[in-house]
Amino acid sequence: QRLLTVAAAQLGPTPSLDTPRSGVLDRMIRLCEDAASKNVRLLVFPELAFTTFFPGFIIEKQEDVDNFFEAASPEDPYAIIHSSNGKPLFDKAAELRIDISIGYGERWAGEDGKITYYNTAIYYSAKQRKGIAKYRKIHLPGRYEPDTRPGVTQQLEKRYFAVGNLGFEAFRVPDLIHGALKSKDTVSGEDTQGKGDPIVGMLICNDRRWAEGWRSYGLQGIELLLEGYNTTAFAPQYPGSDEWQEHEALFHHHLSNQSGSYTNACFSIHAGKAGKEDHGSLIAGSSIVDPNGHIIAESKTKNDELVYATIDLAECRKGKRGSLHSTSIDGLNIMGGW
Ligand code: CDT
Repeated sequence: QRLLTVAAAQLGPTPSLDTPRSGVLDRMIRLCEDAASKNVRLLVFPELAFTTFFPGFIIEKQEDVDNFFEAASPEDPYAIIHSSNGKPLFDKAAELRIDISIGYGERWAGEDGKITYYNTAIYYSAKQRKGIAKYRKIHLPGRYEPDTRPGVTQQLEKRYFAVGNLGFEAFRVPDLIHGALKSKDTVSGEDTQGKGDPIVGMLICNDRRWAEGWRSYGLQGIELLLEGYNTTAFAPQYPGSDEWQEHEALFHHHLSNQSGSYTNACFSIHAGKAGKEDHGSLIAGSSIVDPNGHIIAESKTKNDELVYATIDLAECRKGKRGSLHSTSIDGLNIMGGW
């Protein structure tokens, strides 16, 4: 057994562009405290967790857009951890010994001075008190120019972000497993390099709908996929009643997650921002999925809510070693085999 208690930190709505950051931080810290009381070691927050879903708004001036981004640079790639907007949360996570995966807008100042804006997620190790992995969203939905039809729900991620440039890089997380059976009890049963430390990857929202992210991670032996999202529940420009649209949006959310987890034999944790913000309504459905594709925990509300489960990473082995998930090229079995 390789047991680990994990959770999705669903956030209720952060209604407007001027909702104070301090209130959102307080809510996130309360979720950390709730998680600590449940013995959670890894907590996943939504995409763009610190603010409203600002790509749903038309923001004219770049200086106003910049308010929704955190600075980062080659000298300080995880600057959010000690910025005034982020520090209280990361300090709390370190104090409670909870690792965090969280999404935010990243304003990257490259070595050549060029500024690029990304929709980013980082993995923060509480033990190491630092960021140990970063992912930048690759599939940016929506439009560059606003939809000019009256009353529509906007989706302007192509306007505000560049396509992520870090690929799908899986990483190991040390010191996470409870009382681990480590060196032998690994994914393949043969890999001793990582001493059984979990193999993790991150996706952001729309990425989860496309096979290549999941599969790139799957071929690296991923055991845990972490994903935060802001998914429109319904919009006036789309056909069907609000109720029907929301039902479909939730269905496709779960379909993607359950399929991705099953076909790559990994657990996945999905944390959403839910409920009504000023640009439109967002689905809930924060959940944890097992390597057989079953949802083992799911949110019940559209508010701040902790969705948690104790999982056994050893359950990933069956699918990774069995013929069901093996990829065969001219008889070469990439994933292991019988
Ligand atoms: N944030 C984000 O990527 N949202 C998209 C909306 C698409 S509308 C169904 C998503 O894939 O959830």
